[in-house]
Amino acid sequence: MSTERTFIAIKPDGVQRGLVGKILKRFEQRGFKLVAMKLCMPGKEHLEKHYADLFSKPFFAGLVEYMNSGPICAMVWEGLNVVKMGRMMLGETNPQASLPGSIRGDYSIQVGRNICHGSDAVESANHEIALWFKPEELMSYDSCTAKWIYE
Ligand code: DAT
Ligand code: MG
Repeated sequence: MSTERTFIAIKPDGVQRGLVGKILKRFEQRGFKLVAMKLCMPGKEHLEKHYADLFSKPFFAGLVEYMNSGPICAMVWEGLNVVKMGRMMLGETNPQASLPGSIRGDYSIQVGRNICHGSDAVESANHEIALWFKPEELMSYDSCTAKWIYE
């Protein structure tokens, strides 16, 4: 069985709006395994690294300022195809294009306040997990429900 992992973050607007529990619940109830979680404000430099590929975009400064405006709930989730599934659960980058039923489609309106982040590929997931978490913060344990979720 694949042990693919993804980095999911609830952005400062999601935390402020009291959506942490609701977003967590969706990943739990889908059957994914929580490997790490922390509330943090990692600072501007760290957030610039996280979004380094968007450095040249006109919205980059505003994006970093928004991400630095309050606590972020950073998480690592594990499971079969979790990177792609996580992106589907989040919805489109622009909430205007996100279907109802997705997190962004249910809880947000504007691209600059889209409440959550999810890695877009296995490679970027591994990179982001290493940026946000120390190895000892990633829990290694057997899920007692795994045999009822996977065949
Ligand atoms: P995603 O978060 O879906 O992976 P992305 O990596 O292209 O999307 O962009 C990162 C974040 O930057 C996105 O969640 C919100 C912000 N962003 C993207 N495009 C934007 C735009 N055109 N205007 C303002 N903010 C934008
Ligand atoms: Mg992205």
